[in-house]
Amino acid sequence: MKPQHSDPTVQPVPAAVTAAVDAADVTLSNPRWAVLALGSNLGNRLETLQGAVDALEDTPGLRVKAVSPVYETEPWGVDPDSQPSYLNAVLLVKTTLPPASLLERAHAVEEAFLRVRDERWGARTIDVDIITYAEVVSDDPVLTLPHPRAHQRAFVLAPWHDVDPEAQLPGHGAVAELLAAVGHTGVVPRTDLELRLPE
Ligand code: A4P
Ligand code: MG
Repeated sequence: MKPQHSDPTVQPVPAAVTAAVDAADVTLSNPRWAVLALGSNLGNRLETLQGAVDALEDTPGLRVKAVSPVYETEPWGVDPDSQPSYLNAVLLVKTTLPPASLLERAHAVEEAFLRVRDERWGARTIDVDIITYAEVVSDDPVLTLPHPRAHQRAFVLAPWHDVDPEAQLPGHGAVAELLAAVGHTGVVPRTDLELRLPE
């Protein structure tokens, strides 16, 4: 519990807010694996993706363990001619941050790259999505785990399969099989581009 203020001019923090902040402060004693997906279709896309990788690695309680190849991908969920194409990649991380804190950090990284949220699935400098967090399954709209659309998206499955061919998407099965089912249409490896794993 937070100490209560006796000064009547200070508004008490609502209990629900205190609980959320306290939960976000917790760190876990055993690191968990998480899979993060990065996407960018505005500005210098590769530089932005690398900046996000570096910022994530700079996070206390988070280590980037693997960085996937980079893919050039057709915008998904919108008219493909209405937006520039994306660069997408996937990171495997180990973290002592609980899921809510990891999402908070993902949003902070998005904000650092001046992402503007105006329309759903709109063009963006950077999107950082949590694809899986250990085996956690949750339908909470604030953080749905696994990511509710990951199993349909070659731009997530293809780079994820590259860095972890045995990966499983909780509730959906083997990533290799999901990828075989969705196919590689609109998803092209950019072997001329590379993201560095921070030292
Ligand atoms: N949220 C819930 N679960 C999660 C999760 N697992 N990871 C909430 C991250 N966020 C999660 O996200 C909206 C809300 O989802 C957040 O407030 C968060 O609490 P957002 O990033 O603000 O908005 P968005 O990304 O436009 O919406 P959405 O529905 O998350 O879109 P997606 O699914 O991220 O898709 N095409 C290609 N080729 N490559 C892409 O990377 N990305 C998108 C965005 C669409 N088309 C794309 C790509
Ligand atoms: Mg998103």
